[in-house]
Amino acid sequence: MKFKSTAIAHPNIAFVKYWGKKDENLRIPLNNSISMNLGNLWTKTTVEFNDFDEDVVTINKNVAEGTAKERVIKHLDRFRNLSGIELKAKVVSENNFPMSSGIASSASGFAALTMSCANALKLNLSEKELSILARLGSGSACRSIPNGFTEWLTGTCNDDSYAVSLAPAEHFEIYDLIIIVKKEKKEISSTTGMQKFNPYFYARLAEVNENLNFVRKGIIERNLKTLGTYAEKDCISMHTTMMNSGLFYWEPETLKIMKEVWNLRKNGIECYFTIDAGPNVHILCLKDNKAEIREKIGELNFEILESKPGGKTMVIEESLF
Ligand code: 2P0
Repeated sequence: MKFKSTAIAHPNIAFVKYWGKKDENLRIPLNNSISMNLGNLWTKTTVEFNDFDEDVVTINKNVAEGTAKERVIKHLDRFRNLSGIELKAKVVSENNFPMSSGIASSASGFAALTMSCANALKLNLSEKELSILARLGSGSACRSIPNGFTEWLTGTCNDDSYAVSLAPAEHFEIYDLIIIVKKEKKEISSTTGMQKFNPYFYARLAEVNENLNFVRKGIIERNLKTLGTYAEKDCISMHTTMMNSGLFYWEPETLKIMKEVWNLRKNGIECYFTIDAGPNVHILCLKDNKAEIREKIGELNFEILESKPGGKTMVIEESLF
């Protein structure tokens, strides 16, 4: 008997960031976080449980080894435990954005893997249950399960830490211009980096609720100024917290683009930045300002990826093998 299915998921960009865990194993975060799925970017994953000799994982045409493979196998084990089967699996995953682009693929990767496994094994899980399972693979993956703009509710234990949709993708047409500063893989992963606890975490926790409230309000009211102002504030809050642990993800070009964003704003072109655990800058803007921002940043000679809001993680008919 074979169990096979394919799913598509989008990576997400956090407006209020997840940095730090209350529980490492269960990936329970210190604070709620809010993000937007990136509709133009995707991961597609096909999984088949069958009479195979071993689990084989292929990501972007390369056979995965080491930690990457172990993390996927651990996730497959969660599904084998849930369904009571012992069959090995073949997993093939493709991204339409290069792994080296600095865009985190673990969120879309574990969201797509979760959905394809659940559907292959006919587990009939709710969105909440899918989000919980995706979280165990990679924290931010739980936010890629629901549609559009999503909030990950911290919770207190495995069963109440998951993401919900605040608004669907078509609710608010904002654009994320991703300015690629550096393509290399970062030296310190987020998982490792966020374990380096320091006193700035307390300062961050004292301000994060305000950031959450305003970003949520900005999304609901379709107000980029409210959303962007607090997303920028939260980005700086997370990065100063990181810096206090000795983690400097910014490059000189990162700061150059941040200043260009402030310049553009001074000149009446509305845009805001946010930055993940890396040097690349995400510029948030409305459709009307997109061309002008691209032109200005283009003058600085950076590669730019573009995305609008994306939908939820879904099963698709297409199969990768
Ligand atoms: C976020 N990041 O909220 C933040 C902003 C990076 C900076 O979620 O250990 O790969 O697998 O739960 O999800 C990246 O962390 O970490 C992340 P794990 P994950 O998007």
